[in-house]
Amino acid sequence: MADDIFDKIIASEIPAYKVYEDEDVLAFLDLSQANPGHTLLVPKADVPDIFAYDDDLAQRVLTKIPKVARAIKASDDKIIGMNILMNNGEAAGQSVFHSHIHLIPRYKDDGLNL
Ligand code: DGP
Repeated sequence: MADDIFDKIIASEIPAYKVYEDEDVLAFLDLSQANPGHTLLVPKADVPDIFAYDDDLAQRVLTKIPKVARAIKASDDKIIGMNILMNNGEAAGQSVFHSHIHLIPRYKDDGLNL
């Protein structure tokens, strides 16, 4: 039984547009697109934030960032950059307490101010 909203997406109990999936992670489009292609990379393990990662989880999750970034970039030739960030804790702006990494594509003159 899935607990939080990202567990439900991982379990396909609620829909999301999937960008990448393997045994350790799922990447899907953020509901609230800061820019087109804004993606969340989420560990399938239900860890709340970076402070809960051990070395093994870090290896299985964080090493996937470049692969997912390349897949997003390859999907749109207008993407010329990407912000990659993670909010950890309410004080840092985290709102879903199942850890996730934001990959936010950047476009020429997009005016996005993160
Ligand atoms: P953060 O503030 O770093 O915890 O970001 C949480 C993000 O999760 C926020 O950008 C919106 C996204 N989000 C919340 N609920 C859903 C959902 O049900 N589906 C999808 N695809 N994204 C969601």
